[in-house]
Amino acid sequence: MDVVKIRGLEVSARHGVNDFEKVAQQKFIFDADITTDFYRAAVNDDLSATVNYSAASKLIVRVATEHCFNLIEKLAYECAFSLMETFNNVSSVSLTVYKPDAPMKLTFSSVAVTANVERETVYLSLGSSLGDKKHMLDTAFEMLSSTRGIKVEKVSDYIETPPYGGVAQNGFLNCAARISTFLSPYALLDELHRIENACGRVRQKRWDDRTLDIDIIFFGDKTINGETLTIPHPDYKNRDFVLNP
Ligand code: PH2
Ligand code: MG
Ligand code: MG
Repeated sequence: MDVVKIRGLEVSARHGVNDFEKVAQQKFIFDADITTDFYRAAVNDDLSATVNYSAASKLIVRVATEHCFNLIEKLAYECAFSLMETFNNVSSVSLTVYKPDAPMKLTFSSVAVTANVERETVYLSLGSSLGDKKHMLDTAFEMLSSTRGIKVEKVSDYIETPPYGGVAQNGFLNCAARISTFLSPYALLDELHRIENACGRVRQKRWDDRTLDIDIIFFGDKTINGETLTIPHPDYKNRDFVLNP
């Protein structure tokens, strides 16, 4: 991939946990690595086919001056997210915020944080076996679409399936969806849990009937073996209600 780089962008702004930092401006310096494919821009010598570094720099300045955050971590993520939202031809952003005059009575050249954000294609499996099942799936897509960092790209038909696994008793309505997201796997998992909970999900017995279940099947080509998240989904190959849609 190609990279558009911004180095040493200086902004006077008000970020910090101390009260005086929220009043008096201090210097923040930004570096950004913006990954995009600019081959066509190069071949055609065409600005519209790449990321305009001037527009990207102005966006960073706007985010930095229009807000007053406690943490440079928050500032870095807000800048990275805004770049991802504004430039849909960007596949990843690595954004560093330096705070050279941070209020420490020590000798140092700077403190800094780096936010790394990348866009991935994710496949979800959704299911409902309690309540108004179609309404649950429709609501799930409305909530996914209005979640920052998630774009619903394609949704399969909703299919009726028999309960699988020997615990659930009711028939399911299932579907699959392809989304694009710049959330991390665990950040996406948190959002899916929030949506399940908003749809009345009660967690009792594993595999039991549920108002709404949203599982991550694939997350780009990542492999994750965590305590709360396994990717690819460990049982997807055995599930017609995942494979068919
Ligand atoms: N989900 C389960 C258990 N069994 N059966 C069907 N047909 N559809 C599901 O979505 C489903 C299931 C646990 O997630
Ligand atoms: Mg499931
Ligand atoms: Mg689940």
